[in-house]
Amino acid sequence: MSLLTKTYAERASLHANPTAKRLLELMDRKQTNLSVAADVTSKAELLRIAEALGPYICVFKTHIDIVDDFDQDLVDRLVALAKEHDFLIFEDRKFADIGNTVKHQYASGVYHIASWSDITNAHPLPGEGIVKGLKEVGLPLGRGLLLLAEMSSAGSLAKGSYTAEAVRMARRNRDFVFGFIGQRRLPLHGEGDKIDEEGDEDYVYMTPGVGLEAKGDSLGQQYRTPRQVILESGCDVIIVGRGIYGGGDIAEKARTYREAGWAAYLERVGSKN
Ligand code: 5BU
Repeated sequence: MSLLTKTYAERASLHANPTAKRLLELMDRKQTNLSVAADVTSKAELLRIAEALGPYICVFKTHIDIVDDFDQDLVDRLVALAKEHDFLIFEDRKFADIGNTVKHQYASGVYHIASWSDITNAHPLPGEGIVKGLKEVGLPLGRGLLLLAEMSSAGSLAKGSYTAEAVRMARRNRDFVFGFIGQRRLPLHGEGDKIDEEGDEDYVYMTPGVGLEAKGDSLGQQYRTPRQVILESGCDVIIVGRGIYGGGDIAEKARTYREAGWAAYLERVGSKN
């Protein structure tokens, strides 16, 4: 059976990474493939969004370095909300340095990201050392990594052979890399790759650049609908920011995105849930 028509629950058992398993299981349990991107600059606002939207989301995505009044209490409270409402935390850090440096950026500094963020992500740009460095810190804690295979913004350089190399890098590090940030489900085999391991090799695709109303912003962001992302492009998690917190009743907006994302998923798997 194609991975595309397997349910999230069926795919959970295909992953060795504990964060991947938890994510797929909780998406199935909560019936949501919605992640909210809370790009706000105050602690109170970030917590308000997590509290209000917790019941509707599978993943709460942060940019923790934009919070003016960051403190340890913020992450303690976020982790408590994640437990209470059953969601994972994803610090969208986009690491991009050599292995030795990212190791410290992940474990130490002001934010101690590895201590509270279930998921983080990295650019494959520096080569495989970046994955190895992050893995040294994250794997013993049961964390998972997404590689940035593509971006949603206009003119992105992450395409073609760069994207294909990202897939190869992930395949060599499946214990830690459980998926991609990308705009579509990617072919596992580039030209010249061996094709003897296809089978049930599964990756989770998390996709930003999702909006039901706007087509983009003035700084190059490009939006597609939940249906385009989940059904037509075969991705798994829709990441929505300003489409939800950009005005109006945020819980109402989150429910709308959640329903749209879930309907597209049910259509894809043939309504087995
Ligand atoms: P928006 O408000 O829905 O446009 O926010 C999108 C979020 O996803 C924001 O936090 C970005 O940093 C993030 N993002 C993205 O928009 N496009 C990408 O390719 C990647 C991340 Br990777």
